[in-house]
Amino acid sequence: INQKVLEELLNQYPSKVKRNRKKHIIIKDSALARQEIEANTRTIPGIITNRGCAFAGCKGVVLGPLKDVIHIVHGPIGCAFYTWGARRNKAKSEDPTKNFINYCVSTDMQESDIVFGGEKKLARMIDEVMEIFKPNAIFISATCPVGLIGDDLQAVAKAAQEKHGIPILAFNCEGYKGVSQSAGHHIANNGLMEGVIGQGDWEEAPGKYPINILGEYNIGGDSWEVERILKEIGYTVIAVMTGDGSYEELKNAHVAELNLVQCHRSINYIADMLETKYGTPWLKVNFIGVQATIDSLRNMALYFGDPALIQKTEEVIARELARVEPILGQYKKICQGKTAFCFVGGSRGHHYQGLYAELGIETVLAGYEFAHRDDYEGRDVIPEIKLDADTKNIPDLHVTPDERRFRLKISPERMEELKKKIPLRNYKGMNIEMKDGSIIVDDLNHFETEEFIRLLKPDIFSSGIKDKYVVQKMGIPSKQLHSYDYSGPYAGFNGAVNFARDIAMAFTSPTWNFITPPWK
Ligand code: HCA
Repeated sequence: INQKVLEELLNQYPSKVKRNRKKHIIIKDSALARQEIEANTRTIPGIITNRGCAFAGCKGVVLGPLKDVIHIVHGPIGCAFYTWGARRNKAKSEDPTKNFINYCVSTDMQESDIVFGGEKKLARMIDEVMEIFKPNAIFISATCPVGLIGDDLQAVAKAAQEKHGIPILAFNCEGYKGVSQSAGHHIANNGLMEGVIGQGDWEEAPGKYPINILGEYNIGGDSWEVERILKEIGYTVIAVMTGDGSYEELKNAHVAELNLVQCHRSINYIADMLETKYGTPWLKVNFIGVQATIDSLRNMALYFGDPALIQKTEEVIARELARVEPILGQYKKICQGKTAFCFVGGSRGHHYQGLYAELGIETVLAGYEFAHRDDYEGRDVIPEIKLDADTKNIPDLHVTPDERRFRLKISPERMEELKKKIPLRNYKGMNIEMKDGSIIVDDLNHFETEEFIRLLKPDIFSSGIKDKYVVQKMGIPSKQLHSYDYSGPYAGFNGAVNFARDIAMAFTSPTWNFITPPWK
């Protein structure tokens, strides 16, 4: 597609809408000094977007995976149902009485609660939860209506905490709080930082090379595969935020020597705050795809700089490669030469492109549902991003160095030296890795999905539940990369094999012979 074709596509919009959407779409051209993309702004009413709400981002994405917590959804049952296991974030526990991942707990607000207020009902619900489950903590997430009627969640939580003696945190993540689920991630990050991380009494890590894995939600078991590799190399995983995670682990996350950031968008706030408060740097990693996994492992080893760790890393890489490369080679024969759309959340739209390329599949269009400009253009643009009213709506938590626990984990000189070699405290964004001529779309909508499919005829479409079936009915295999449909893990070495198998299966399924795409 060239600029002229893109212009024709946009001309189908009313002029005001065209002016808006034009800023969210670019054709990658590395000859230009820079290409700015608009992101994290309101979707135009009436446009069919794939975005979720602040509640989905807070309860559904970041908090929900914490397994030893009871998550109360204060609101209508539909909101609770929507975030009940739909993301397929898995969890297992040594103590089965402390794994509540399969439960859906909600105040199920009715019209009378909206009229007379829902605080009493919420307080009763907390009592009931304590009686039945005895969780390590209770988190309450707000939905749109409770914000509109003005229920004071914080007051109910405070009173209940005094009554029951366990941490009870309330999150004001009313769905309308932001332009997408991204606002909810930020709210969840603030709450975890204020009310959970650092509450534990550990002063030291219980093993060598202690790390936290941030922005890894164990969808389809991803985190288990990543932890398998890391533990074998010799790392001590203190906490995963938040896949298969727990309140109990999270409260001691301050003892880690390094924080890994997998999903930059949803967790970079905590990564930054942990550095300010405890002096722990963060490293951008990507465990999707064989090469990305290898690069991440090597960068981690370089950070710790221990020759024995570097050697063990190489041993594990060599062994895993020898095992998975022949299998991937078989699938590559089926996938080679195909093209993909990769439109996912705030990092998978980028991460999966490498794995597709390893299978010989070119990503011709990519984008993010809820990212900010830095996820596209890299963190260097952060100072330029104008704070609009929607962004200011979410308070930035002001943290300061912890008087007792702050310790620089590496010297400023070593930090500078390492930053030249590895993405410490840095993310360069998705755009830099995309080929010239490929299309980058922020907040891809239904109309544009149909138009770009007509123009580019991709062999596979990857995105989420809201658009999957529309696209499949057009005769194009569609792979959910939020929830992985019914599969996974897709991370790490074993995950790459699973993904290759599933994608090859999608191409070879005879189902497609029975569907006629609209343009035929
Ligand atoms: C949401 C949840 C979501 C998107 C799910 C999807 C997620 O906010 O709606 O479109 O498949 O990551 O699970 O963001």
